[in-house]
Amino acid sequence: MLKRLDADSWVPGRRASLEDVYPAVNDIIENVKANGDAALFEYAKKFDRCELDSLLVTEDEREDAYEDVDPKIVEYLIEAESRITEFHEYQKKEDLWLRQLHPGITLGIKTTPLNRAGCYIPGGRASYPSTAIMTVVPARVAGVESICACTPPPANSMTIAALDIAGATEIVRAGGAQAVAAMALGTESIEPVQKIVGPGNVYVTAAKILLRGNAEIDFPAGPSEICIIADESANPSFIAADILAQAEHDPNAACVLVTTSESLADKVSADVKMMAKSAPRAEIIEKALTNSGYIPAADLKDAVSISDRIAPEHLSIQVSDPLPVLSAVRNAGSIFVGPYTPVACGDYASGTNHVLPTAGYASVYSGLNVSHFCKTSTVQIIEQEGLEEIGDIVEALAEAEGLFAHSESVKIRRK
Ligand code: HSO
Ligand code: ZN
Repeated sequence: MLKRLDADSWVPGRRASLEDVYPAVNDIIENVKANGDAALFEYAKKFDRCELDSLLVTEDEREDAYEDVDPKIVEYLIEAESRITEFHEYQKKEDLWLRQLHPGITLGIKTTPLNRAGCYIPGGRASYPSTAIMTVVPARVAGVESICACTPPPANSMTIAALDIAGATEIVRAGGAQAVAAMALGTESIEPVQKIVGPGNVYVTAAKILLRGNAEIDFPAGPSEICIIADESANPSFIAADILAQAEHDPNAACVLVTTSESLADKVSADVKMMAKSAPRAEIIEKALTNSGYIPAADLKDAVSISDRIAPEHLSIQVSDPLPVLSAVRNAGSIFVGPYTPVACGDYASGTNHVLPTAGYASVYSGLNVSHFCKTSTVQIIEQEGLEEIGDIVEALAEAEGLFAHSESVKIRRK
């Protein structure tokens, strides 16, 4: 059932070519630029089959959304939000860090949140209130004052409630490339944002990339992935369950087991086969399993090197001594250690963020976090004593570059 895979063909196979959708996305961007809100109403009708009266969700609609949702779910969304907030608070940097590194020379870093951020929460097959919390919380914890959240119309009540709990200052019924264009360029009712974060389909991703000159982005994020590093001590049913959990996301999701034990691979494969049959989303799972498989590893060092070449969105470590493996790993969006750490916990409630780079991008990008919503300014405070210490260096190097006014700006202070 689980076929043998090759680590080196993983990343190229996972990168969707955006070229095909650029022309359509460009048309959408041009339409939003020219027609603003009217273009959003038009696309809501065309793509989402929704005749909207208004784009923005009102305060009353926010309150009504809670009435529509099972109270237990509201309670759990609140609990999840507070756990996610708690972990993200630890990611905050001091507003101003200053240190005297040499006599009379104090250097520092000043951290400032962005003023306005945009969060994209997908709809359709992947309509997840959990993603509403995951995108908005890091922005709010960073101190971003104005957080605009877009989700495709009609926008379900659970997502609206989750956005409200997380602290979105605006909720807009707009989806796809048109929502990204509206946030990046602004319309009559949406002020432009400085940065757009959140997962989406190829149209959303293409729009984020094309509009980077207007709004910064987090990273490209595509269909979900899991890589499991396991040895003979691992529980095959737990691994099979994690594989199915990832596979049920999307027909293009992918799962790979990297193992030092052929017999474990056989057991996992048998369990996956059996469990997939009765799974509620069996059709999606079957398709995703065609992109999935296992890779034998000579030892755990080899397993880590294979996993690093894949640079998975989620990495699960199921070995008898996991900490050395954890230390050795270099590329992974989020890491789940030990048999009682299913990826699903990080999807909802452990406190980590589930908006993560896929398709090998974990080799260069970090998962969504508070620093995505902050920028830093370096600071220096030089006193006379410090100016004496480095004055000769600055004057001489400036003159060597032919920049005599630079040199003079130091000299005049040393006279
Ligand atoms: N595993 C997905 C996130 C998610 N799972 C949302 C359930 N809901 C990408 O990290
Ligand atoms: Zn998930």
